[in-house]
Amino acid sequence: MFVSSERKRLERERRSEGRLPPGQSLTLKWPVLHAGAVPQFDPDTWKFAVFGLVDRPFELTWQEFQALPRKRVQADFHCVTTWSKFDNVWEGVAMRTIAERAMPKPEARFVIQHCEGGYTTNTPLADLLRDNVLLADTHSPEPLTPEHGAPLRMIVPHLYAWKSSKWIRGLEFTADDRAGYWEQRGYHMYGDPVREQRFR
Ligand SMILES: Nc1nc2c(c(=O)[nH]1)N[C@H]1C(S)=C(S)[C@@H](COP(=O)(O)O)O[C@H]1N2
Ligand SMILES: [Mo]
Repeated sequence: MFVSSERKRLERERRSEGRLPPGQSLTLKWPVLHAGAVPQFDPDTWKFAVFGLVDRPFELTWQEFQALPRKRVQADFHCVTTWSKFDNVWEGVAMRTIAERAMPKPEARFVIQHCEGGYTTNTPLADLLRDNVLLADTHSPEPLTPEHGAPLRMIVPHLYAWKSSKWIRGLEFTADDRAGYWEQRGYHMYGDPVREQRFR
């Protein structure tokens, strides 16, 4: 009873601030949503690969990834199934840090996120270079749990959450936009929650 009225109060507040996208409702919980099984993380064999249309493709071990400069981002999270979770504090490595090291070629305009288990999703490169796009290993104050993407997930706050890959293992820079897992099944190629770009 208390929780439900508190939820509604917060939802009205976010709506009045213009932060609740159309068709979304506020959740105080953190639902777990994905296709397939939660993968096992082995820090000794884990690698992160950056490849495709870049001047300097590279791979990082988990230890090397941990040594990169860290960043903290506070952001909202909107799932296409209509829940929105507000004011998450994520910590990890800025996507921009990865891109600067890889040096994308001029013709690289899109990025495919590749995950453990075969999940993929596509995004314009320019969107991933925004200030608050993060490769996150922490949902502050706790490290990510396996079901929420440990050891590492992408966070793209301004797009629907299916663009925020869990268990990410690689980034492929491409010239053309290639549909990922959900995009091949009818989800929008871009996925802006403000414009309700759920399906195409
Ligand atoms: N690898 C992978 N990442 C994924 C998904 C998935 O199925 N596989 N589902 C996406 C979807 S649809 C959502 S809503 C969010 C959910 O993240 P959460 O389970 O941490 O809430 O993860 C996204 N990332
Ligand atoms: Mo989702």
